[in-house]
Amino acid sequence: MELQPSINGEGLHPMVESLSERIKQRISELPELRKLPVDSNLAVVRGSLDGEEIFLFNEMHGCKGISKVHLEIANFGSGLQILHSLLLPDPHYDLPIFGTDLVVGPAGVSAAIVDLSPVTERLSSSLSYKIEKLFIPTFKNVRELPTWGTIFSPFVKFIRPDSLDEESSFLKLVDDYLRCLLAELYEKTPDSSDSPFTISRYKGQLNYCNHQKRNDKTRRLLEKAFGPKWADLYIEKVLFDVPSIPL
Ligand code: BLA
Repeated sequence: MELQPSINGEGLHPMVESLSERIKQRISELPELRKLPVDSNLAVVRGSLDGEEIFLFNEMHGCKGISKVHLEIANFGSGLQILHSLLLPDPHYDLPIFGTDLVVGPAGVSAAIVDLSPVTERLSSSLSYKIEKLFIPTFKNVRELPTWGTIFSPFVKFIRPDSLDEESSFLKLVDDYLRCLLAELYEKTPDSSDSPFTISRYKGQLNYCNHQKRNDKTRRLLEKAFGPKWADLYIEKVLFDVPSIPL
């Protein structure tokens, strides 16, 4: 399936541009990919902040095994850009949540985080085995996770890239994690809706989203740009909406 070309490719930081292209490429390989509707007033959001034009742009898909495939690119002006992507599996499948966030400020990339996060006690052994076989680069500036970050796996990488080389290594790692997720997806068969595994994965997803909602940095930036009411709506409806109950 053809994904939309980048809107406003101009003006995007090269790492935001490259990461979004890479993620789009992997998304296009997902099985039975379909576009999901986003509220028209939330899909592409334009505004202005300190006299500069700002925008948020969302692409939302679903596919076999993954209920929500979200890619967001945001430009808050003054050199502040964000890429956010979340792949929330269908809880019938024994799959982790893929998440990545890239925050670029005027001085360069300040935060780059990627993880395949478990929604039960731990990641499946088949997935851990795949990740352990990857080349996991080391980065000079490893950042400390916030207190709500207990949802992440032992394989989480949260860094401030130190060089173009580190930026490339991070891009490759995101791609590797996505490839692992895709490989897992092809190996798994769904459990039934009333299976205790499905139910506990659903609860784990709720817990993940509730923890993410405690990220004050995301909320503050959205509030500054669009006001508190809108920020809350956007977090609840687009970024970390309550996943649908497995039927
Ligand atoms: C950090 N997220 C941040 C920061 C900002 C945002 C401004 C601080 C950057 C820094 O400390 O250098 C803002 N992130 C946003 C906004 C959106 C967004 C506005 O996605 C969307 C419009 N966040 C995620 C996902 C993960 C994530 C999927 O959305 C992880 C997989 C993590 N972002 C995350 C973490 C931090 C962060 C762990 C650091 C928080 C902290 O240090 O307190």
